[in-house]
Amino acid sequence: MSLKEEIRSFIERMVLESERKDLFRKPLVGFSSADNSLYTDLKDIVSPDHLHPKDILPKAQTVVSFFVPFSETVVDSNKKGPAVSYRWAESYVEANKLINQISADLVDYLKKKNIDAATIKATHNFDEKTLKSAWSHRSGAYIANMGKFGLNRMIITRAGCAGRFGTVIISANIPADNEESTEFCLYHKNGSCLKCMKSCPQNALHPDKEFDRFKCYDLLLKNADEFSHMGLCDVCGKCVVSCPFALL
Ligand code: B12
Repeated sequence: MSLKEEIRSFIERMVLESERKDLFRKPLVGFSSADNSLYTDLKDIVSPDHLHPKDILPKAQTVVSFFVPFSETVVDSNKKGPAVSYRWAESYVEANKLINQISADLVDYLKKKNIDAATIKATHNFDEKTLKSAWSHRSGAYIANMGKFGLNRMIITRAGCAGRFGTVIISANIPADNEESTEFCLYHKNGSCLKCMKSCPQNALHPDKEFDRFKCYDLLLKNADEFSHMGLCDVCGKCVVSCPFALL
């Protein structure tokens, strides 16, 4: 088995055999070269503080991105009205835990093969003032051709956009996935749909304006109060579940 296949099946196994496998579906795994020039461009696109893979792991050669899609039950549970479903909140907490666990276990697994690896937390690694992170998981996923950005700002993959991403940066060279991903977003295709924009309780999404992350975050923090018994649970996801390509 090639290292690429080994890593893919390692991640698939961890999701499909996880304690809360009822919340998830089969993950997607993508590979990009740490030398892809888009990683340098992210300093202009996201912020000057955005890290290059080599800032995180000096010997970085490959960036492994993975997507853990939510189950149909999770997605359907959050479709009604502006209130966030218990299931959505629960899947947020469980997905973050699982992604952090997969990343840590993969780093250990690769170390035993003399491959250096480093990882980044699933979330809560952003600057509270700018609401930007020094590592954008979805930009890594985009560079690995796992999907394209929808109007809802989610990466829409071939498994949909309802789910969460993780990243592990490694010192081994694995051929990148160069096949261009499909454009699913109907707004980007032909100007139609706009379901994500209409479903946003904060009017934070607009086709011609930058996403208003501060308006969005205000609501996420209100919702977090409701689910405080689960830990920090800043969620909403209406722009995700309203997308015709939430599940694929
Ligand atoms: C800060 C943050 C937020 C902020 C700001 C979000 C924002 N859109 O900027 C707040 C708190 C508001 C928020 C809200 C939500 N978040 Co949030 N958040 C993050 C976090 C920690 C960092 C993202 C960041 O730095 N944003 C700054 C912007 C500039 O970067 P970016 O959004 O990642 O990528 C943009 C650019 O790269 C840009 N871009 C433009 N041109 C180009 C060209 C190229 C070549 C490239 C590569 C990129 C690119 O497009 C992207 C989208 O606008 C990430 C985890 C992580 N570390 O990546 C999760 C993350 C983005 N959040 C996520 C989710 C799911 C949510 C919510 C749905 C809440 C929920 N869980 O219920 C909402 C959705 C809001 C939305 N529509 O974007 C997921 C997205 C998963 C997906 N399927 O895509 C992430 C990736 C967490 C994870 N581990 O999966 N979030």
